[in-house]
Amino acid sequence: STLVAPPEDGADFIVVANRLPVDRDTSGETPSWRTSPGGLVTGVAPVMQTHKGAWIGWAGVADEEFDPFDIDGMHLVPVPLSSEEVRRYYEGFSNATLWPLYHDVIVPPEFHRTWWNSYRTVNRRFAEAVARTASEGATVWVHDYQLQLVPYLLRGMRPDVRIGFFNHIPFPPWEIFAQLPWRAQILRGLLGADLIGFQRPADAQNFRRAVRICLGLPSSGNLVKIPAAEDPASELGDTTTITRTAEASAFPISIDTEHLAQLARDPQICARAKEIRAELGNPETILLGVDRMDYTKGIRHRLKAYGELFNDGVLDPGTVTLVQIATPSRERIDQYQQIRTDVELAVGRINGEYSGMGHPVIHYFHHSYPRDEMTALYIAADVMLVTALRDGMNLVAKEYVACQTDDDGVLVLSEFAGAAEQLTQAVMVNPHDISGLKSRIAAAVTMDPGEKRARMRAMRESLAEEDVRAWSDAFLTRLQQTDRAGQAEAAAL
Ligand code: ADQ
Repeated sequence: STLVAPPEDGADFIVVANRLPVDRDTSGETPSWRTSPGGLVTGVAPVMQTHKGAWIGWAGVADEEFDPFDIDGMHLVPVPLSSEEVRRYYEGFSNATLWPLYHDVIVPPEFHRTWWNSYRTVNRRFAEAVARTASEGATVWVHDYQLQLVPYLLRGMRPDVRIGFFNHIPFPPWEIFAQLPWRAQILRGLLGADLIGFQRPADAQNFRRAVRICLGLPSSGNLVKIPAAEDPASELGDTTTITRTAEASAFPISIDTEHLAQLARDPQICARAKEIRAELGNPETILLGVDRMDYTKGIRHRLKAYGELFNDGVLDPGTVTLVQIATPSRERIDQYQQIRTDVELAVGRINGEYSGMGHPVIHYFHHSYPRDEMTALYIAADVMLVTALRDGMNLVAKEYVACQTDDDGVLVLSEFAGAAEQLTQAVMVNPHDISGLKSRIAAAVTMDPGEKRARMRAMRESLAEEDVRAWSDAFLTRLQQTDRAGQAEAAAL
C-alpha cells in the first residue's frame, strides 16, 4: 500500500462499521437523515463526544455519494457502495459466505471469486476513507465481519494509527474456517490490528489457533507474534524476525442496562405492558421470542418444541400464548426467504392445530417495533425464549433481563449464545435437543416465584455492572495499553 499523509484537521477517534448509524428518510419534500440509535452508538457516544470523533460507514443507499455531515453531535463520513457491490460484498461475501461459515455452517456457505474481489475492493475503499480522516496517531476502532481486511490495509497506509477490531459474531473453529479459500488473507487482514476483540474467550482461541495453523505464527497467551515479512503470496511468512504483537482476547458486548431499566419503570410503558396482556386475552402465561428473521436464531426449533407441548397436553392452549416477533432481515438472500417460509408454515400449522376461536397460540409479527413497545413486550412476557443455534452474543437476552425490574420473569437461553457466559442463572437449553427444549420451556412456565426472583436478581445485578459503556471502556483502555505492551514485547525479542 502507498502511505497516506495525515490530514490537517483529522479526527482522533474513529469508528468504522459497515453501516452509519443513520437511515435516509425520503418521505418528506427534501430527503433527510434519521439517526438509528443502536447499541454501538450508546457504547461509543461518550468517547465520540470527548474526542474529535468520526464514524465511517455506508449510508444504506446504493449508487449515491454523500458528503460528510454532522448529526446528534457525531461527524459521519459516508462510504459509497454501488448496487453491484451491495450484492457481491454485502449480501454475497459478508452474508452468504462469512455469516454461515462463522455460524457453524448451519446453512452451506457459498464461495464465489467475484464476491471476494468485491469484498477486497470495498474494504480498500473503507481503509482509504479512514486513512484520509484519521489525525496523526489517531485511534481507530473497526467493527465486524464485513471489514476484516481494513486493519491490514489501513496499517499499510497509516502505520502511525492505533487499530482495534471487534468481531460481533462468533469466530469458527479452524476445522470450519479452513474451508474459506481466502482464509490466509482474512487472518492477515485482522492481524493488522493491535487489538482484536471477540465475544467469548473461545472465539479468540479459535482465531489464535487458526493463525498458528494457517500462518505459522506463534502466540503466547493472548498475544500473537507478527514477523517482519508479511508476504501476501505465502501461507508461511518469515517467522524469524518479530516486529510487533497483536492481542486477541474476549470483550463480551452488553447493553445500556440503566436506560432500559428506566424505560421499564416508566408508568406509560408499564401501562402499555398491561394493555398488551389484555389485548392478548389476559392469558396466564405469555412467552416471547424476538429475533431478526435469521436461520441462526433457532426459531424453527423453538416452534417445534412449543407445538409439541400442546400435543403432549403439557401446555393448555386456553391459558398460554407465544408472541413471536421476527424482524425482516436480508430479504434478498435465498436462505432468508427460505427461513421465513419455514417459520410461517410452522406458525400456520401450529395455530391451525391448537388455537381456539380468538385465542391463537402464536401471535406472529414480521416487522420491527419502536424501543418503547419492545420494552412493554419484555415487561409483559413471563418467559423469554432465546434458542439460537449459534449467536455471537444475543442482546435480546440481556435486554429482557434488564427490563425485569420486579424480578418476575424467566429467561430460557441457548448455550450456543455468547450471552450464556454472562447470564449463567438462565434456564439453559441445547436447542437441537427438542425433548430437552420442551422440558425446559415447561419448567420455565411452572417455575415457582422464589426461584424466578433469585435467578433474575442475580442476572440483573451482573448486567448493572457490565453494561455497554463498561464494554467499550474495557476495549479502548486495553487498546491503548496493548500498543505499548506490543512495542515493548517486540523490542525485547
Ligand atoms: P443480531 O444478530 O442482530 O446482532 P442481537 O444481539 O439479538 O442480534 O441484537 C438484535 C437487536 O435488534 C436487539 O437490540 C433487539 O432489541 C433489536 N430488535 C430485534 N428485533 C426487533 C424488532 N422487531 N423491533 C425492534 N428492535 C428489534 C449481532 C450478533 C449478535 C450480537 C450483536 C451485538 O449476531 O450475536 O449480540 O450483533 O454484538
